[in-house]
Formats: sequence, C-alpha cells, structure tokens
Amino acid sequence: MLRLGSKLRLASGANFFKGTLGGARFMSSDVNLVFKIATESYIGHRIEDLPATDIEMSKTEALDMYYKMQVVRRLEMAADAAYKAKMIRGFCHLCTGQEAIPVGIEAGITRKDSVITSYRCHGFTYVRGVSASKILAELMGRADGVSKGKGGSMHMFGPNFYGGNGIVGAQVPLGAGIAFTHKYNNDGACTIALYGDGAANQGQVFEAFNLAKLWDLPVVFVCENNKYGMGTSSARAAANTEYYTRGDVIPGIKVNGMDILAVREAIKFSKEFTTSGKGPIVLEMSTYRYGGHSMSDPGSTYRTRDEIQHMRSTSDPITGFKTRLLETSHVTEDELKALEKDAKKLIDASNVEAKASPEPNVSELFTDIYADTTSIPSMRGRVVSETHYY
Ligand SMILES: Cc1ncc(C[n+]2csc(CCOP(=O)(O)OP(=O)(O)O)c2C)c(N)n1
Ligand SMILES: [Mg+2]
Repeated sequence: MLRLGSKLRLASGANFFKGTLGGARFMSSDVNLVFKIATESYIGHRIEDLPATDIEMSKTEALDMYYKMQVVRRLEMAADAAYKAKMIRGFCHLCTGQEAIPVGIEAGITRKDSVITSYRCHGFTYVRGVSASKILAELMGRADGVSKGKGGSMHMFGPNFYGGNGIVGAQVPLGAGIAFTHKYNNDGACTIALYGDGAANQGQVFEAFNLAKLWDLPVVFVCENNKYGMGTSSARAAANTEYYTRGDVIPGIKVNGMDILAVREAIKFSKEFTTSGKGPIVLEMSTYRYGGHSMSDPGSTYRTRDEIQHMRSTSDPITGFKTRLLETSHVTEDELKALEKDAKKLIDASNVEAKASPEPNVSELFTDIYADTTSIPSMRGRVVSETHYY
C-alpha cells in the first residue's frame, strides 16, 4: 500500500504532523485557521438563515482538503493520459475544474452519511475512501479495480457511496430512497444526491423532490451546475436556470462551487438542516468543467477557448484555496509544494500499480450479476445457445 511521507512544518520549524497526510493520522497540536468568504457565496430561496461566511477549521483539515484536491486533479490527468494511450476504453468523464465539490462535500459530512452521484464520479470515489490505484485499475478494466474491472469509469462504488450512475438523473430518486433508509433506521445520517444542470430538467428529479419533501427525508440534493449538459448550454435547455429554486417548496441555496470553503460550509449547514427534521434542501453549486463532456468531446466547439481560459485563470478551485491558505500566514509555500509533490507521487505509483494488474478472468463475466442470496443455478449467455452453469 502507498504511504505519503511529507512531514509538514509550522513556521517555527516544529514538526507539525507526526503521521502521514492522506492516512489521517495526525499529531494533536494544531492551529486554527480563520477565513472570511464573500456574502455573495450563498443566495437563498425560501430560507432565512444561510451558511456562515466566517469559517474556522484546523490547519490539518485545511491541508488535507488541499492535498485531496491535488490528488483528484492528478488522478484525472492520469486518466486523460491513459485514455489517449488507449489503455482506457469506452466512456470516461473527468471532473477537472470541479474538484472543490467532491472534496468539500466529504469535509462537511461523515462516513455514516451516504453519497450518490452521476457518471462524473472518480473524485467522489476517491474521497469516499477508495484508493487511487483501484480507481485507475477500474478505468483500465483490470482485476484489481474497485469493481473488479467490470464497471469502468461510470460504475465505481465504496462504503456508503452508491456510485457512479450512467443514466442521467437516475441517482436522484435512488438518493431519496437511501435517505428514506436513514430516516427509517433513525441513524441521524443524511444522503447527498448529486446531479448535473442537464439532469435537473428530468421528470424523475421532480418526482424525487416531491416525495422527499412530502416525507421530509434527510437528503441534500446537490446540482453541480457546470453550465453545460454535453454540448448544450444550460440557457438553451432550461426555462429556469436558477437551479436552487427548482425544488419549489423545498428551500434552496446557490453556492460558489469553485470555493471549497463555501462548499464545505454549505454542506455542514445542509446536513444539520436536513437531519434536524426540516426535510430536504436543494443546493446549486456553480462550477465549471475544464475538459469536454467526456473524452470523446474536445469541449471547444460549443464554447470558446477564451471562456475556458478565463475560468481557469480567475476561478480555479485549487489556486483559489492556495491563495486563501497563504493569506492566513500559518501556511507556507513550501508546505503546499510538499503536498503537491506527495499527490503527484501517489498518482504516479498508483498508475504503475494499476497497469501491473491483470485483466479479469473470463469466468468473472458471470459473477456479480445478482445478489448471492438468489442461488440461481445458471445464467443465460450472450446468445440463446450459450448458458453458464454455476
Ligand atoms: C436518461 C439518459 N439520457 C441521456 C443520456 C446521455 N447523456 C449522458 S450525460 C448527458 C448530459 C448530462 O449533463 P449534466 O446533467 O449537466 O451533467 P454533466 O455531464 O455536465 O456533469 C446526457 C444527455 C443518458 N446517459 N441518460
Ligand atoms: Mg452540466
């Protein structure tokens, strides 16, 4: 297993972390960082209170968030390269530019809460606890992949992480169902159900909203508004592009999804809101994807290169958070550089590990189709004459 070794130092030079970042074993000595974000980071719909703009967190947590955004970006860069080298086939949707959302969400919930998302799922899979090597191996269709190489880019799962769903919008009612389970079990947890601006126009999303509000389910619906559904801009597809108002009687908040501080705070706020019995809430996180919709889309035919470059240079979530961290005067450039190096090392090593993994055995074609409890004696193959007996 991979280990990261950067020992971070306080300005005084004292050892800050005894353990390793990513493994989350830290020394108790820590400093608190205080950030102030713009009031425009949130806009409310049918809600009086909004998440805080004065945000406090430990240095450990802040650096962990920075490191994880770096890992997610590097992971997607590795996927991009492996796809171009034809080591990854089929669909592959990258989240480059949107890293503040998976990492910020994970920082605002606990592992008891559930997450379900669309096919743009690599970052979520990583922050939910699946190793980068298992994600890369899955992308390459290898036996050590998180879905044994049988799922690929869109079908990755983890503890309390329900995928990776290829059918646009399907994860929204599924997410409401998972929230129903949390309510039924009275376990105090909630579900974060993510979907895109394109998916927001689907009928099943409104059906899920209706039942979630009717039964006051503990669910946070999160619309990742990256301004496009494939090659169609949101303004050409939606009569109402204020996605945070789309829940009608469900309160909503528009959140700056390029600012990890706003994302984390909005999620903490929404978890508290929904688990205290107030019912669902809709968050619209405004964000941007730097790449095309998927690897087969260059992403520059329906939007200008200037637009992409402008977003990269003015709103990048990693650069933005780096500036905020340095402004605190408790974090140095060297500390951040060390984390960037660690992230690169992790992904390089994960890539090697993934590539060394074999392809799955052909017999795996007939496993993991139904739950073990069904004891089905045989399975129909690709053609009528082909049957597999267990
Ligand atoms: C039911 C269904 N219809 C169409 C598609 C094809 N499709 C895949 S992604 C997509 C666009 C979704 O855009 P959005 O919800 O904004 O998510 P984003 O890709 O921007 O993250 C479409 C139409 C599909 N997978 N499922
Ligand atoms: Mg979109």
